[in-house]
This record gives sequence, structure tokens and C-alpha cells, in this order.
Amino acid sequence: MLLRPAAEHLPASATSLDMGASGTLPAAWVRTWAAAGSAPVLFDATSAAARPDSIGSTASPSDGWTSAEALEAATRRAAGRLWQLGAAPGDRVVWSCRPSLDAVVAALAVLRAGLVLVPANPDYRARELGHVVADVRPAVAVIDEPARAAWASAAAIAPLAVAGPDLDGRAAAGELPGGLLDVASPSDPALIGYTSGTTGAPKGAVLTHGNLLAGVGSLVAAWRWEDGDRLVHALPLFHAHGLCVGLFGTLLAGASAVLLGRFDPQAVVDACGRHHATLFFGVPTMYHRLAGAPGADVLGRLRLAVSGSAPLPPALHRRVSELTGCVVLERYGLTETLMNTSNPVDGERRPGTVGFPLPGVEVRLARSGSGSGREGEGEGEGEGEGEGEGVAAEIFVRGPNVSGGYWERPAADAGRPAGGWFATGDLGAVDTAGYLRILGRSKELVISGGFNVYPAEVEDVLGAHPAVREVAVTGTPSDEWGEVVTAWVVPSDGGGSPDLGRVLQRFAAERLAPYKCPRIVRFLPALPRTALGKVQRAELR
Ligand code: MLC
Ligand code: AMP
Repeated sequence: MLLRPAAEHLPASATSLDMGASGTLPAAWVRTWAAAGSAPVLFDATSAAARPDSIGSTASPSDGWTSAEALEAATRRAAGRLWQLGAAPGDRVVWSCRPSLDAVVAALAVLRAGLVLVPANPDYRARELGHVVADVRPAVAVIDEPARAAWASAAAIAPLAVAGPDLDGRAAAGELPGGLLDVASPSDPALIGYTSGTTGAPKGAVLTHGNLLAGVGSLVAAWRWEDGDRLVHALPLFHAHGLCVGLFGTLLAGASAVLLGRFDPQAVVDACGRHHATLFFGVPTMYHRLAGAPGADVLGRLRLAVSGSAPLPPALHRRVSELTGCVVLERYGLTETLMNTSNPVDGERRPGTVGFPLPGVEVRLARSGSGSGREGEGEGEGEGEGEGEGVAAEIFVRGPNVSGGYWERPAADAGRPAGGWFATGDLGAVDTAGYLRILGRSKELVISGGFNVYPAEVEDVLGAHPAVREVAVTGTPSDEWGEVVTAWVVPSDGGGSPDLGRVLQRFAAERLAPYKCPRIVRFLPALPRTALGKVQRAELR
């Protein structure tokens, strides 16, 4: 069944926009920057100059704030530097940096220069970063740490220039080729986000400029995001949530953001108050921690606090409301599609639901593999038995926000349903009022603190240890993290001990980013399997 479209939930002003058919984010940003040159856009609380003793300076926004015109000039110079490094339009730029203003400028410059941004978690180990570099063959890698830069160089199979994030500071004025900035077209690739999708090894979802503008524009419209809004930004910058929703959204709305660089409940509370913030975006783990933080009632004074990337338990939703007066707005998205549905700004924000389709996005529920996207078939409500209200079916989405495919993965793309529908691997149902409820996943995925962990990747790493005969990885429910990664190990010698558990955790930590490492290691004499030999994960959970 097709969910009722955004037009039935939102005011006409929010749905009459052209969602990405024309234009690009960089072109829209520069228009906004030109119109409000002195407006404060980004407050860099990640730098020493902006430590808490110097924030609180809303009266003198130049203190720690980067204005629209300064951002325009810095990103223009940084784009020139990327070209000087040899990158040409269409080339990929791997960007693996801790949060900083320089890192932000570098990322924006990549898009302005017509290059393709490939974010990579700065916590990645050599094998994880190496996979991205070898797969995407970047012309440039912007990396803020020598060890990671060396890993990237070692993995490169094509000529690679490695630079630090301070691209702007090194640019030579006057050397910029004219007429090449902000000229990418909506159909040009803009960003490749690595994700495992519903199956397999991490692959790059290619998002065009049109996808980005549509995905971000729908939020600006639906959330009535305006130039007076100010976001406290404490999310990682290398995922869709922090980068596309938080940063790109701020810039498209002509609004401002305080970049904290990392999440700390007290810093969020302080920044909300000192900077007169109107917005906060977080993952459920952040709301879990904020709910118990002194001064968290500051959330109740925000215009909007948004949760996403993982299920927000209804009990936590209610606890945040009771403790802070803030009714969190939950929304739902993926790397491949950016945001798909959202609870309403005006109207009831229903706990345990992710709301309605965003402007321009079609959402339907159908049986997996049932031709859910077959052209011309079942476009109306109520087709297919057992789909729709109250019954879990797979969620499919279609719209100008949806990636056209994965980087050099024809086999994965060939598996896509026809008609432009994207199979999310998430299971959902709609309630009588039309709110989408996510009820589970058909894909093997653990979500810990809003980060996705693919069991197969962790199993591959642990399975290479000589003391491991077999291993299966699952998610164990956790109030704080949503799920924590648990490894079920069949030891080679038949035994298992806390010592071996710690050895395996250290082994994993050398090869995997911290959030993928098993918090819990359990030993079994054998893994439960079906008659066909498939591991029965449900039995382990
Ligand atoms: C940190 N650790 C984690 C973890 N984050 N372990 C499991 N899961 C996680 N998510 C590790 C640390 O490395 C550390 O390990 C230990 O846990 C304690 O760390 P901490 O200081 O308590 O954690 P912190 O650094 O505060 O990080 C918690 C967090 C972070 C919630 C702030 O995980 C986070 O920023 N999550 C946001 C994820 C996100 O942006 N997802 C968006 C995906 S886009 P040790 O070994 O040192 O003890 C997407 C689409 C969409 O999904 O819809 O948005
Ligand atoms: P990623 O691949 O990192 O983009 O993660 C996308 C996945 O995060 C989705 O397929 C969902 O499983 C999950 N997700 C995102 N937002 C929500 C939400 N509000 N509720 C439940 N799951 C979510």
C-alpha cells in the first residue's frame, strides 16, 4: 500500500516546492551567502579559540563565528586548492577528518569544485579506510592525521594526493580557474556514502547533486527551517545525519549552527542556552544521556528537537517530554535515500512512529521481493494481502532523493525493484492516522548508538583469529545504545574463557572502529543452525 503523500499532512507552502528537479546545494548556498554576507553561519566550538569560557558571545557574533561571506571565500579558495592538487570534476575526494571548521570548509569545497565527496569515519582502522580508498579510487584524500594518511596512500591503486584539512590556508590567491565553481548539474554525482545496504560488503551509495538538494530541501520545507534557526550540532560529520541533515540543511536554510564536534550532554545544554539555539538533532543514545543531564529542560525551549538514525523507544520519548517539556520529533532515513518520513512540526508527534512521507517522497509497504515496485501495478491503496495497517511489510521509497545506485556494483543495482523503488530492508506498518511505524528489519544489521554494524563484517574479522572455529554476531538490546554488539563464538579448542573474550575484543579493536567491536563475547559449543546450515540468529538473541 502507498502511504498518504506529504500534501495531505503539510501546508501547501511545504509541498509546492520543486524538490530537486533543478539546482544543486552549492549553487543554492552561494545564493544564500551572497544575500546575507555578514550573517553568522558557523560557530566553531571544536577549536581552542572557542572553548566554553569564550562562548556565550551572541552579542558579538564575530567572536568564534564564521560569516556567510567568510565561508564563501574560504570554500572558494579551498576548491582552488583541490584543483591545484590535480582533482578534476567527477573525481572522488575521500574526506576523513575529526570535526573542525577546516574540515567543514574542505567538504563544502569538494561540492563547490564539482568533485565527489566520500566521507570516511576518522575512527576507521587501516582495513576499513583501505577498503573505501581501494574501492572508490580517489584523486585526493583529505585526512587530518599522518597514520591514517599513510593507510590511505598504502591502499591507493591510482595516483592519490593526500592533503590536510587546512586547504584554504594553503591556497594561492589568484590561481583559481574561473567559471568552474558551482557549475555541477543536478545529475552529476556529489557524494558517495559507504553502507552495506541490505546485504554484503560496504558499498558506496552514489547521491547526485539533485538527490542532495531534494533530500535536504524536503526537510527545510517540512521543518519550516528558517534563517533565524540555530542548530546545536553534536553529530559526527561523516554520516548522512550530521553532514546532510545537520550541516547541509543549515546552509540551505540560510540558518546557523554551533559545531560542538562531539557529543557531551552538558556541552549541548550549555550551547543551547548560550547561543539561543532553536534546533537540536540527535540519535536516541544522545536523548537517553540528555534526559538525565542537569539543565536538560533547555530542550523544552527549542523550536524543534529531532531524533533519527535508530528507533527512539516510546518510553524514552515520553521520559524526555516529562523531564524537559520537549516533544521530540522522530524521522526516518537511510544513506541511500536521505530522509523519507517525519513526524509533523505542527500536529501530533507520535511516539514509536516516524510520521509521514516528506515532500516529494513516495513510501509504500509491500512484501519483500513481491515486485513491490512493479511499474503500473498496485499503485493504489490496499493491494496485496496482509499489507498495511498493523501488519509488518517491507518499506519501499521512491523520489528525487533516492540514489540511482551503488558505485561500480552492477550486481547490487540489478537487484533493485523496477520502477525506481528502493527496498530499504526495514519493516513497517501504518496506523489508522497514517503514521509509519518501523517494526524491524529484514536486513542483518545492528544499530548501536545510531551507528550501523554489519554482523558479517565483524564475523569476518573475528573468524580470522586462530582460536575461533565459528562466530555469529547479533545485537543485544540496551537502554543506552539501542543495541550492543554481541559475538557468539565457538572456540577452536572447544573451551572458552574471559581471557579469550578479552583477546578477541583486542583483536577486533585493531581491525574495526570502536563502535563495531563486540561489547559482549559469549562462548557456545556450536552455533544453532537450520537443516540447511544457516545460522539461526533469532535463537541467539
Ligand atoms: C562510541 N562508542 C560506541 C559508540 N560510540 N560503542 C558502540 N556504539 C556506538 N555508537 C565507544 C567509544 O569508542 C568508547 O569505546 C565507548 O563506546 C564509550 O564511549 P562514549 O564516550 O560513551 O561514547 P561517545 O563518544 O559519547 O559516543 C556516543 C555517541 C556516538 C552516541 C555520541 O556513538 C555518536 O555520535 N553516534 C551518532 C551516530 C550517527 O551519527 N549516526 C548517523 C548515521 S546516518 P572505548 O573502547 O574507548 O571504551 C543514518 C541515516 C539516518 O543512520 O537516518 O540518520
Ligand atoms: P544508514 O545505512 O546508516 O543510513 O542507516 C539507515 C538505517 O537506519 C535504516 O535502514 C533504518 O534501519 C535505521 N533508521 C534510521 N532512522 C530510523 C528511525 N527513526 N527508526 C528506526 N530505524 C531508523
